[in-house]
Amino acid sequence: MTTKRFFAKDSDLDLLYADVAEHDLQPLWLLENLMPNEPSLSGPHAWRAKELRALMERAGELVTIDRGGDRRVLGLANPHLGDAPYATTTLWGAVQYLRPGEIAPAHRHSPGALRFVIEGSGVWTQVDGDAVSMGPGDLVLTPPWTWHEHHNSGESPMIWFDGLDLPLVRSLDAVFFERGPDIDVERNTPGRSDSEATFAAGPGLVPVEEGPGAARNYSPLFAYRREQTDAALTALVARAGGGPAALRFVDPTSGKDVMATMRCEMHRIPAHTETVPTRVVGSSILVVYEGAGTAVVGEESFTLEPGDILSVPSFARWSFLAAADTDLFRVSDAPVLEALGLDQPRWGGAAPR
Ligand code: 1HN
Repeated sequence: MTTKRFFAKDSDLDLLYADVAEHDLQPLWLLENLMPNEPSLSGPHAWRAKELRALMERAGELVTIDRGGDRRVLGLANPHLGDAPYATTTLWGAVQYLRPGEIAPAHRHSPGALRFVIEGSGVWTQVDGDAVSMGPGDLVLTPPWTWHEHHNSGESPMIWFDGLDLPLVRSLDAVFFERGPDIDVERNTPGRSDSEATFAAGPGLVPVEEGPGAARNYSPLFAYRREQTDAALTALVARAGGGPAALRFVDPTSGKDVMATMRCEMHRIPAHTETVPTRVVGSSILVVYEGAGTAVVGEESFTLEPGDILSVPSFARWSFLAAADTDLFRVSDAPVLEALGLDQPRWGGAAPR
């Protein structure tokens, strides 16, 4: 790799630029957009459920799950980000497809991952030895460096959304990856996971010996079930007089975000209501679980249906106008921005959150 060379009409200046490049230097006075006035590296983009499903079905016919790739996954590649396979500057988003009887083999990595199930059942994920079932509307975590493998013990293929902090962790050059042992025996669909038996025994209740201060910085509860999310949102919408309400998924032992790098939320927007437009430093991905409506991101509008996925770039104002009762899953990089003090409302007037 050679350093970019700049050119000038003046021959002395041009020679300077040649020598500057020769010595692996670049003149700041010629670098454009090194410090934009405000976040502007990306733009919003939508991926449609209908197309995602059709392409995954074709991939299911043509592509086996082999060691190496380990997963049948189509990464959401935001065209605003050049050819990087990233949904936002910090977040990987994807859809994953597993056919009946298939096993996506065990591995672990330093980037954290989460799954949000749009539809289907029969798949379960083994997280550090704990079998965690996956059903529609469930959020399932595979935090950094936990072993995970996916099994489809059901009768039909299943698609789900994957969110990872991979672009962020890669930019920090902190990616580690390790393959696990091959598993060729199909195991049975699990009952309740040990993680849920321990950390979801009752609302706000955790075992005495499992308090905060544990050596981990992620939630030890690996599954957040649709039934609870739905009931909680129903209660909050009633409390809000029928207006929109939103929940954050948290570590039950600390109240912190589920992972140090990712915040997960579920937004319920009742039919014919609209969310208050918000703008934060940091990016997010929205997944429509059910309903229909229009998301406005900056100057653009996107009409969305269940299973559609929308990336919202840093500092873009977004709101959602619901045509039908809508539930939106949201994953963002907010914990990182907050930990680094980059979520400052005084910078360009970002709303504090
Ligand atoms: C990964 O491990 C999974 O375990 C899904 O299901 C998507 C994308 C990039 C890197 C690792 C999975 C991934 C991934």
